[in-house]
Amino acid sequence: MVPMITATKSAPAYAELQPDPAFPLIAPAQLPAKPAVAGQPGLSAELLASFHERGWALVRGFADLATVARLAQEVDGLHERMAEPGADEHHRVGTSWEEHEDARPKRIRQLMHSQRVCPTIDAISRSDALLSIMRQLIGPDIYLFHSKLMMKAAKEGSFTPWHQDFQYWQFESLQPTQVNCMVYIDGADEDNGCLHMIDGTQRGGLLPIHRIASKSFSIGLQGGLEDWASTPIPVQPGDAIIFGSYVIHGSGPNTSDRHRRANTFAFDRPCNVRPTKGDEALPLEFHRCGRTDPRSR
Ligand SMILES: O=C(O)CCC(=O)C(=O)O
Repeated sequence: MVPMITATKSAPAYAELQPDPAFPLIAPAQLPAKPAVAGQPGLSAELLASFHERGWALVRGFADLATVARLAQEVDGLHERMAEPGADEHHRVGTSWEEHEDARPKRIRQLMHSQRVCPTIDAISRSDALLSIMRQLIGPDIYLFHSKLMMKAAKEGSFTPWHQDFQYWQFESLQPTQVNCMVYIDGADEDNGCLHMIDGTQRGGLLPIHRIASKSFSIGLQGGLEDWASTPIPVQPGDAIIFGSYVIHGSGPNTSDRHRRANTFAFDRPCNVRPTKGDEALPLEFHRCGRTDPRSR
């Protein structure tokens, strides 16, 4: 059973906010999703119920320990490799760094397009284990919306403010249809920055943005992690958390001497790209299963 923190000091500030009427109150879903039978890939009836009721589902042992060991090996030395001049352009990734002003070595906070530097991350993004879950929650046609490594280095990893992912994604996507799968390389607890969810907030629509002074998480909601009642989700290596793009979530800093490395995969249906510059679509390299967007190249 996952514990819930009920530390609310006052009515949560997000509860006073009016959702944006331009977006649905609840993300459009492929309902009813068919539960996976025992031993087959996909979410069981119990996990599907958790996803729809709480906004998230915890899949224990999603990746086996051999896969976790390969992931750990592939990200070993990544801070140093990505700090080389021109590394981002060479690998076609986007690296954001922990923001400290002293002479400590640079530490990656977030690395976007991680499937391009880690073959095992790319393989997981194409795996039946993951795509079966996404087919249940998104439908038969699936694109990889993005894949990012969240490195939360020992003693250095900073906190992630309360936010809804669609607060970021509304500018590039038409509908809040994305679903995330966060796969853990290391175990996570309160000391090294496990994820916290505010259960049920996936039913409250898209909330107005509060600007935050940070290069990697500049959009979110008011309030510190301790300010609102939430559910911390401690995990073991190989566990995965599935969640949609509306549920409010965040995580604390890593104050421990243990890393808390995890990869977040986000998937979406085709034709959800906001046409800002004409005929845009996610490139074909991101297609994973089902029909492609006819505009994809
Ligand atoms: O790394 C974390 O704990 C937070 C990740 C997150 O909130 C996100 O990817 O949207």
